[in-house]
Amino acid sequence: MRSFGKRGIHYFQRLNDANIPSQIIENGQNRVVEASLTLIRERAKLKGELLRALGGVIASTTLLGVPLGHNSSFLQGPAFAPPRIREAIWCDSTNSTTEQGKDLHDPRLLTDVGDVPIQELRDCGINDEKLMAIISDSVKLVMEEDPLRPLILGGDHSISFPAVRAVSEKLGGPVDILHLDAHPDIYHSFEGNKYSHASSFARIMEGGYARRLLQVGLRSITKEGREQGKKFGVEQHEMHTFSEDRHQLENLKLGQGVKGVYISVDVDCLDPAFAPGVSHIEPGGLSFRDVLNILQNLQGNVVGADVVEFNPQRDTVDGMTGMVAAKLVRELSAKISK
Ligand SMILES: [Mn+2]
Repeated sequence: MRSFGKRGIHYFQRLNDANIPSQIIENGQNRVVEASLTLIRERAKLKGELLRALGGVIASTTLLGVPLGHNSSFLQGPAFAPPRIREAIWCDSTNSTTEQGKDLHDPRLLTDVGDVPIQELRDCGINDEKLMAIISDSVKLVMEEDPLRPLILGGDHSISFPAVRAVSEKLGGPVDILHLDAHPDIYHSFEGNKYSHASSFARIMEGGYARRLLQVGLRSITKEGREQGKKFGVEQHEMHTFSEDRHQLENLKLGQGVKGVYISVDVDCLDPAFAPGVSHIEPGGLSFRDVLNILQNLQGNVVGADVVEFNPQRDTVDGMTGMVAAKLVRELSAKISK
């Protein structure tokens, strides 16, 4: 699996070694990037026009898939998650209403602009810095079309950095972030990769894209994770004190005085009993109802969200974690849309 993510890059390194003029490659890459953004731009435009014609919509959740897994330090399966999550959202085993009675088939609640073609871009030798910029641009294209709001389907957790950067830049200031995860993902860099899925929140805090960062569900945190947390003023809620913190976390009020709230849900915030299909099995986590209580009771204007780190290659044969990720998306959509 490791070679899968790096294949395109290696191919282009060989071309560089063969003295192919870099301008030829760069021009071609730019055309592929433009083509990739065009489909997202036009789909977002169409959905925006549709919703504005319907009228009366303040915010409408729009799915944007980012099938990227190569910044994971372990397994790359999250690259295959977005289509599995969509399949589970619309699966006939359950009806199309959210817990509080909103209908997912109503375009005012949920639309979709498809995936950023990550593997195709990497196949053309696009490096990570450019890839992160393309993800940010894609998120901004969604936000360009009022009343669309992005809900990003990961992908490993590295995608939260370009997503939050885009939301903050587009809105013109920092947001508050609610981050549910077993891990703080705040290493300065991990195995030499500053875009690692274990470093996304270091990049976010350095960039000044968040005023408050609340991390909930933590139970695999090193000395560096705690030190980095302190350095950036992160509010780290660890699982061993969850019973004391529960009341506070189930009654959060965020985003006042900033541009709104961004919610990042790593599926491994859940105990593996609820969600075994993740790369990093970490016992002692939140129950699904704990997570829903936190999300459903949260007061704040949610301007963007992501659901990341679902790994279909580790899921049960009946796709249990896919359904869990899908329900997170369904309930987040109900939270965002209004
Ligand atoms: Mn995690």
